[in-house]
Amino acid sequence: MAKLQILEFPDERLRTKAAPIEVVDDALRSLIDDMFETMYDAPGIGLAATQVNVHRRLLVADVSEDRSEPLVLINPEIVERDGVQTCSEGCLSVPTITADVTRAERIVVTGLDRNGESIRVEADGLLAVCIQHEMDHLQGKLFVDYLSPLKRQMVRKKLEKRARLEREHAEVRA
Ligand code: GNR
Ligand code: NI
Repeated sequence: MAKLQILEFPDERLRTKAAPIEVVDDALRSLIDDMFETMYDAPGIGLAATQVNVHRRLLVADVSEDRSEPLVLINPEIVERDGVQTCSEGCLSVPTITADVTRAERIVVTGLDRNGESIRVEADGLLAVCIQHEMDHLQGKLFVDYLSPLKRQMVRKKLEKRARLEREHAEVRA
């Protein structure tokens, strides 16, 4: 297992649209294991393949308190959606930023599990938010895209400044 590097906004690779997965094999299961390790270590409640620079339709999630309910979704499709909920969201690819986003309250998602078997997941509350957030990543979309252009520009400036300071600190230590 290996921890993977997470791309950060405004990295253009986060804008890549993921392609469907055609075979569920050991190489894919190894990527899934690495994504769980990366997500649990971060720590986060979900991770899309896009965030680790793999542009395939794959996401992992675990919204349980004790990290005991790993969910894998390959080629996820939302087949039902109901209601609305607004949640304060964060993203491992947009560190230190949170913002309210309104999404469906309940969804039904179909896809494949890690063995390539068809699954159907009914989700509400935080799991529904998480799956919708991860599926946005697979389309190249980030939660900050729901903000006004002015707010998104503020987020961009803040993260660019943070990246610049991190680079400078690295130089001082070198
Ligand atoms: O860890 C995460 N927490 C979170 C909180 C509220 C709404 C969505 C999320 S997903 C995020 C992990 C992540 O960036 N997944 O893409
Ligand atoms: Ni995210």
